[in-house]
Amino acid sequence: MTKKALITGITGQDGSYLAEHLLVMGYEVHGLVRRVAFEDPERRFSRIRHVLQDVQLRPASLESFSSMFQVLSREKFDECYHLAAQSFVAESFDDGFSTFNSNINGTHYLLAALRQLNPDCRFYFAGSSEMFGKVREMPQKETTPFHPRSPYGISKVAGFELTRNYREAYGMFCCSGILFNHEGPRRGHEFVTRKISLGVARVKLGKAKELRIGNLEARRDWGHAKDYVPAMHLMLQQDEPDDYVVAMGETHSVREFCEAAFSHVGLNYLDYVLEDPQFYRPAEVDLLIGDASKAKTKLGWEPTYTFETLVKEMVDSDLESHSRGERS
Ligand code: F7E
Repeated sequence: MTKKALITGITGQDGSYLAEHLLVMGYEVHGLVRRVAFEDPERRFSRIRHVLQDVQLRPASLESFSSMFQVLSREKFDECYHLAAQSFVAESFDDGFSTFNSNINGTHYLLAALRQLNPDCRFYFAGSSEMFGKVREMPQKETTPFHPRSPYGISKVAGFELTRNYREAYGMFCCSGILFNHEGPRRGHEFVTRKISLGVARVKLGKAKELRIGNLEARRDWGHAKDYVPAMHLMLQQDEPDDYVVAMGETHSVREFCEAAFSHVGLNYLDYVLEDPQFYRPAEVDLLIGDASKAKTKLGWEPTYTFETLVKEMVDSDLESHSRGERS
């Protein structure tokens, strides 16, 4: 029997990799997409252009319970991957209200609609290492207490707790992945890794002379998004619903990312990178490092990329598309 999956956020980095992964496994893949995206398909569907023929897109908005209810009342799904969110931490400081609306209410609407219409559907919530924030232990694991440092982090804690509550109160198969930063050539330009790989490409090709970055000392546990989406799928194939940390178990500073990215094209980052306070955050998450032992033992999950191969792939991809004059 062909399994049917619904992905919210299918046009994003993780949604696009997950759609590919599920299609390869023979799933029928459906995606929830904001109506405005259909009006600008060239740009909004750029990450899923190559699979557009194979997926079915449905218009719905995280801000509207009735739009989600309508989609779910027409079709039954075996699995639902809830990836859609306002995911830029810095933006959440500028507009915490809309971040809460999308990330908390949106998750609640989806869970409530599933409970009424499709309670057997297995549900994945995209939790985040930002929930650990001002970290209470090293490395961070499933039992580490949360201390979020931004409206985004707070919204993810609320989504995580909603997911757990639907599991405990209604017996639904609801899981959260606590994913640490995951990157790749499809990453949005506002996130630091992509900003750096694009900056390196521009400098190398003589299109820019400098790269302005905020806090160079922040440390993150960076993996590749392509490695992380199979973990989401594995969580929903277990006998019991549970929550899992997905991480590399290695931490690097933003400075180290700059150093590795510039040196990959034979340049010294110190000649181009300028620290600019306009990119500092009102409250920072200084250091993240995850312990993915549970995912490795119970799910059999293993990453294939390293920090070095991740940086190289991102820089090479931006160099290639910028040499061709494309702006991906
Ligand atoms: O920042 C520092 C910044 O925006 C990483 C999201 O996917 O991962 C992501 O959240 C670090 C921070 O990602 C710049 O202050 C320095 O310490 O790439 P980012 P994030 O905030 O860690 C988690 C797991 C999520 O769930 C989120 O959705 O880099 N940083 N200079 C900078 N950051 C940005 N964006 N731009 C700078 O110029």
